Amino acid sequence: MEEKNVVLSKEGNIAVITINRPKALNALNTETLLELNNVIEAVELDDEVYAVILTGAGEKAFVAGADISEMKNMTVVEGRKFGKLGNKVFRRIENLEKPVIAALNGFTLGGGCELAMSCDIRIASTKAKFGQPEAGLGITPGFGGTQRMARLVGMGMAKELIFTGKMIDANEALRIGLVNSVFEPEKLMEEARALANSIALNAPIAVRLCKSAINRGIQCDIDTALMYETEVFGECFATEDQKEGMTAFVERRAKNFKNR
Ligand code: DAK
Repeated sequence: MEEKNVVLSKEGNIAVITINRPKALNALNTETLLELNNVIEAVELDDEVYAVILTGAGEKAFVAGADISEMKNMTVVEGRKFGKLGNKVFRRIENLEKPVIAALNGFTLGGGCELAMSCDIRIASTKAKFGQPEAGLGITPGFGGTQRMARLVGMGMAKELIFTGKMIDANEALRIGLVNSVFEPEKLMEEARALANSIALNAPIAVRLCKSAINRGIQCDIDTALMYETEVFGECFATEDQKEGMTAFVERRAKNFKNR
């Protein structure tokens, strides 16, 4: 299957995934979600990829939501199927054994905001706008928005954004913790690459285990979470990269991690 709505490129140990439907402001239709699923699978299987950047094509949008034209006439069964597909792809990104940075270059609305929230780190351009406008379309957020938004920015702020459907700008998104940092549009990808490269310099297995410990731990009580942390900490000592990292420190030389 030829990937046309989603483009994958590799730059050293970094994969850049671009949602590529600029005429529809990169809205997510079934075809795009299926392509994104394929691309995520390819990245998952590629041992040379240590970090991923997800962005949108064009100057206006990251993703302006799920595709309203496609959803308009959906039956209950089709709606459920569509929701299931989106949730599967987004959960796959959340669970991907590599860090994913969302570089938010414009409208990040509805399913687009939900896609961004399934990534590990969000950085935005000053032009980005955020919102969950679903209630104004007669639906609820269906790709995890009601759950991930509250976990990220707290229940009060999540409820205000979701109940009103209002749009906020990048600085407000920064203030409430929806994004980590904001850059001028022309600097966004450069900053995303710098961030991805600084992560990729660390031991990939350790980064993967950190992601897993944070994601799993946040869902459970502190004792279970700390038990899980202890488990992954122990696991590091079975890796060559732990030996390399610590030996390089003691020998005062540069590290050379091998992802083993
Ligand atoms: N879907 C389809 N097409 C879209 C789109 C979208 N979400 N957003 C924009 N477009 C298309 C426009 O129709 C237009 O196409 P043409 O008319 O040129 O063919 C083109 O992109 C450019 O858009 P505009 O002409 O409207 O551009 P403006 O600069 O004037 O306005 C805008 C930009 C972002 C403010 C506006 O386009 C807009 O309000 N877009 C819709 C934003 C939105 O409401 N997004 C949320 C979508 S709902 C679920 C699964 C999923 C979901 C829910 C439930 N289950 C199955 C349970 C998720 C829902 C959503 O994401």
